[in-house]
Amino acid sequence: MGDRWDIFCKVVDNYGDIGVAWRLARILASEHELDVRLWVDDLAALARIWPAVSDRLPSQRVAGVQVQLWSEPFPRVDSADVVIETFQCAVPQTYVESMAARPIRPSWINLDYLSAETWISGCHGLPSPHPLLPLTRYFYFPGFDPATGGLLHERGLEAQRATFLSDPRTLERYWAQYELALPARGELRVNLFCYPQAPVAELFSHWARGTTRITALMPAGAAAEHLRAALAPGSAIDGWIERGAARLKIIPFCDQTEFDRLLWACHVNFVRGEDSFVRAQWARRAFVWNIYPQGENAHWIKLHAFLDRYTAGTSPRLSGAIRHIWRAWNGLAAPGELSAAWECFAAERNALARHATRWAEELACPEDLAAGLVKFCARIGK
Ligand code: TRH
Repeated sequence: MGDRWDIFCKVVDNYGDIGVAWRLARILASEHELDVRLWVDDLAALARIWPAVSDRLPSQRVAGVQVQLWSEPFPRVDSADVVIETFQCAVPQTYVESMAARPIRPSWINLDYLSAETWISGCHGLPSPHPLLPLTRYFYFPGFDPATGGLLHERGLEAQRATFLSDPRTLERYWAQYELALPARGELRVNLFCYPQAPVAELFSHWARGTTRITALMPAGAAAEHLRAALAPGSAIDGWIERGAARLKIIPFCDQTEFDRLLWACHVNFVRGEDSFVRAQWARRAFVWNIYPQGENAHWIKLHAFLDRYTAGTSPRLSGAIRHIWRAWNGLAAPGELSAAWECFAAERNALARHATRWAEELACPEDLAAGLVKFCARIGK
């Protein structure tokens, strides 16, 4: 297997597709010293999560990765030694032909979406021969058990997190960017990254009526706009929304590295989709997942598959606290149940944090998804 890798990414919506592709590209380039080219059809989406990328340059080198705009018609280029198609995005036909014309065929991978469902381990690594050309594509599934492709995880991530959290001056500077001091005793800092369907206004109103001081930071986007329209129409985008015991600020998107710091710094993280969901697990904090909604509520199966793994072996009390709020947050509970769900969750905060640490320790293995992929491609490329 050679050192040239091409990763293809089509942005379906939001930032998860490019979020995963970009993280993988960066890890392959920095930790495995590979020559990585990332083809993406929406540079603006990448620039949102990595502002060093320009949405005007069709070809640029950033963070050790060659970023290329995937435009149509696709240019005639030599195919790489390894070709990663993310989320079945369909590599351009002319490129596939160039793969078939190589004397040594490239290793061709479809990197699929993450799911905790048990069938994933049976399909991970399966070959799919091309119907016409002498090429085989392999399915690569991220997942939560050793029979899957695992999860993306940078080397040294825990050490970075520990260093960040152990230095009060760093933390002071961190919070100061949002005009905040270090959290007061008893105060909860919450990150609210979710889809517009999540009942944020209901939760915020509940916090407002409570006695715990809650400070929420909400990344800008459709959900934040809905909330502002509901609670404080016409207010300044970067102002605080304050009600009773709760206050909330809409914050600009930051880059992926800085987003990790937000997850580490907050006591509770509301996350969504795929990549922020995984990062919340590495952050070792209590978290609530807003799963990406799919037709016919297919996502509820995925939600429960993860809940089954995540709560396995926990006490009925802890498991109940997690399940209750996750279900309410994803539209699976009766109206009005969210307040009670939050109270149970908040009451278990310390146990949840301990559980989150145990979970992250169990999940982290010496070989992350990128390292496993490098080995897998070397094997199939022989
Ligand atoms: O943005 P998402 O909802 O993305 C997706 C896509 O919708 C995709 O089509 C869908 O299939 C998938 O979810 C399941 O959520 P996600 O996956 O968490 O991606 C967000 C990315 O944005 C992640 O890489 C973290 C990054 N991010 C930043 O870098 N800075 C920020 O300030 C924020 C809020 C996020």
